[in-house]
Amino acid sequence: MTLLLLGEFEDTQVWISAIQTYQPDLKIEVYPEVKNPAEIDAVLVWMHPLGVIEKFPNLKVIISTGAGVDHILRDPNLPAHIPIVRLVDDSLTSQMSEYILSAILQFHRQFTEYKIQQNQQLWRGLSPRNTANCTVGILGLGVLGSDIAQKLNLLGFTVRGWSRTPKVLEHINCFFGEAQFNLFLRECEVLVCLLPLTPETEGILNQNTFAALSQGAYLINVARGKHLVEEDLLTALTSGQLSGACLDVFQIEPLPENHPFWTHPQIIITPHIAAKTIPACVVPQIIAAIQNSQEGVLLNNTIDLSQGY
Ligand code: NDP
Ligand code: OXD
Repeated sequence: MTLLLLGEFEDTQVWISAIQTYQPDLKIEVYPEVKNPAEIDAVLVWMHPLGVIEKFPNLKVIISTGAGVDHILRDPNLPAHIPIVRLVDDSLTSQMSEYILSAILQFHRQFTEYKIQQNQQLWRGLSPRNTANCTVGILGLGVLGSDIAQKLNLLGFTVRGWSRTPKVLEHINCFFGEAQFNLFLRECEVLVCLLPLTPETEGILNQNTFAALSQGAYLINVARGKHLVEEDLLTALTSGQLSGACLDVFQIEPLPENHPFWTHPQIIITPHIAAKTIPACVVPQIIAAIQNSQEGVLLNNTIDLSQGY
């Protein structure tokens, strides 16, 4: 069996060692060094060059190196019959929840205001916020959204979530579908985006959404840059409708040098690191997907192409 690493990898050698430690007899090639396209059984991809995947006639599975698959589905020439598998992993889930918790707590405990006061050598306590009165809304109640929802609930926040289909999660007020979107947004003081990027969710973080939140709400976008209408965020920060934002993902990555977000005092920026795949943690599920695809066994964590996630 031959696996091809295809697209952008921070360090292909780390991937190769992790895979070979677990499955020494698996042949690994790294694009564009492909000996014989007919021998490629599986591709492991992140932001691959468009049109390449269809060139492997015996491909049996496409595996994302991350949780999202929009980077694969952007290819208009994908062979429709090949299953696409994404990663679901505890290390990704806990990193994501830690990131969101850090962002919420720095907002909730007014660290930005205290930093400004520190710069002025000002010793002054601000009025504390009551945790139980702070409503956090999570867009997306999938693997990642449901984990952070439950962790926030344990800390005493009031948590609500929104998904495409109905959900039941203990202590979480669950909303679903377009019809309940505005009801969900109302009263949210923090809005966290954990939706997959699909035609339905692109641009969902826009002026209408911000206007429906509590005045001075805080935005956390850890999903995809295209969820956010960037101009609308700047306007909402200027008007005070939003008081700040923590952004890990952007329309263009890396964020361009002159982008206004870089220097905006109310925006915190991180370089798409909210949850980074640790190769050694995810290799077992990658190998299982390759083996099962060879044997025609049902694969875990496959994408429903009709939904786009
Ligand atoms: P899941 O597929 O497990 O969950 C997606 C959730 O979004 C589901 O609850 C789904 O609803 C909901 N959803 C999808 N479409 C709609 C819609 N049109 N309306 C309302 N709800 C919708 O994904 P994960 O939780 O694993 O990951 C979410 C995203 O996080 C990834 O797609 C990726 O883009 C991003 N991500 C970012 C990382 C980073 O480092 N910044 C790292 C990892 C992931 P339902 O439950 O009804 O199907
Ligand atoms: C992912 C990501 O989708 O890193 O896993 O963004």
